[in-house]
Amino acid sequence: MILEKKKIEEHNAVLLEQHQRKFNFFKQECDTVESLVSKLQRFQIAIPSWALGTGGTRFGRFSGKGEPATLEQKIEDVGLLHALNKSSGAISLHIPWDIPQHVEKIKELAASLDLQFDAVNSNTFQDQKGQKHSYKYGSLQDVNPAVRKQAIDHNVSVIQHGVTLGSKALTIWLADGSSFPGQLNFREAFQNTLASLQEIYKNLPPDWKMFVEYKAFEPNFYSTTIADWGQSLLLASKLGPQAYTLVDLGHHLPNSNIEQIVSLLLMEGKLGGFHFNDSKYADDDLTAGSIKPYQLFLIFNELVEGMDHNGMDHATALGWMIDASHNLKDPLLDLLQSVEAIMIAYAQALLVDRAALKRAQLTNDVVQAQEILQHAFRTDVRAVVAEARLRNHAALDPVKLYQELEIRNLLITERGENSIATGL
Ligand SMILES: [Mn+2]
Repeated sequence: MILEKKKIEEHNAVLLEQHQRKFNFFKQECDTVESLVSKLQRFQIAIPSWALGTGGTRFGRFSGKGEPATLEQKIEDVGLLHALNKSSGAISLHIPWDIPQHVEKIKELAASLDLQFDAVNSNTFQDQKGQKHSYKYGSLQDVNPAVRKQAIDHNVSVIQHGVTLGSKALTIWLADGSSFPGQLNFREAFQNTLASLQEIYKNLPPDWKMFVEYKAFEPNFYSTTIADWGQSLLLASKLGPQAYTLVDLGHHLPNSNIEQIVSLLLMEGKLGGFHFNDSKYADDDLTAGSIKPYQLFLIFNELVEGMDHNGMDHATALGWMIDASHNLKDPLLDLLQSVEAIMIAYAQALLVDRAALKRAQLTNDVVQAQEILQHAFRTDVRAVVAEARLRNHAALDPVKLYQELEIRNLLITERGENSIATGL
């Protein structure tokens, strides 16, 4: 379904006076407000095609209703999100779940909804129908060269699909590892992975990036072959200038200092992409900012500091994407909440008084350093995020409008109760 502009205008008209009061109050305290708003207006977070349906756990899946059953419907769902917040202007596809059948039509549809195609993602963590060799014991690391070849060929075909759509990056996340001591020779598994990645890298168009994603554990529970940022950085460095590390917030051991990881990857020029989610225990894939909003702010604080230090464009230099799974909430509402949390953390990070923080650091003024960061974090920036939406002709309150218009019910009417999205 397409959201009519009129509905957004009517919604904004009702909320406008209250919004202006809040925004004017914010403006009085912030002399960089215009630069803040324009940065927020440009910032876009890609939506993954697999997050539009209900996610499951290993214990079951409780289907939602009116899920997008086709790639076209998935693109339409992201178009809805983007119409509501104008901050979700890209979709990230998972191959083979979302192989486009009619490329030109798909491109036209995306363009009509003001959407770009973000990084394409390969999938060698499950077997596909008719596949000759199994990935049960790994893909790019496998001891059998024929398995590795099959996984390499799959990644090359993902690049080819991406090229037809206008994507500019390939994200590789591997489930490869081992679940029992002795199962793997760590060195050989790593070397096989590197050699396989080198084959894939040769097929990257010159204006493409390769994102090497890491994850501490799961589905393997003893070792993961690309388990942390050190292993990813090692691979990305050996591969060459088009390869980068991708940080997924849920892919660390508990209590890892992700903001420090981000800072050092930026220092090395090797941070390429970002997957947002939140977690309490492991890779819980919960709504961004729902559990640890201060950590999300501290990560954005390092992102802004490091990108500014390198002269990088916040909106385009890195790949920003949500990677979450929704097993309780309406996925579209959950994604709206995630995008909002990300925009808030970004806005707060932009508010940090960098010069004052530098002075505090150079004089070892620990108290003042904490005051500066917490002042930014405790500032209510919701009105400035809403102002950016208003200027982009999006909704002042996307969640409220989605609920008022009963969009899920409209989607159920359009698609039926039992429509199920492909994916996890
Ligand atoms: Mn991820």
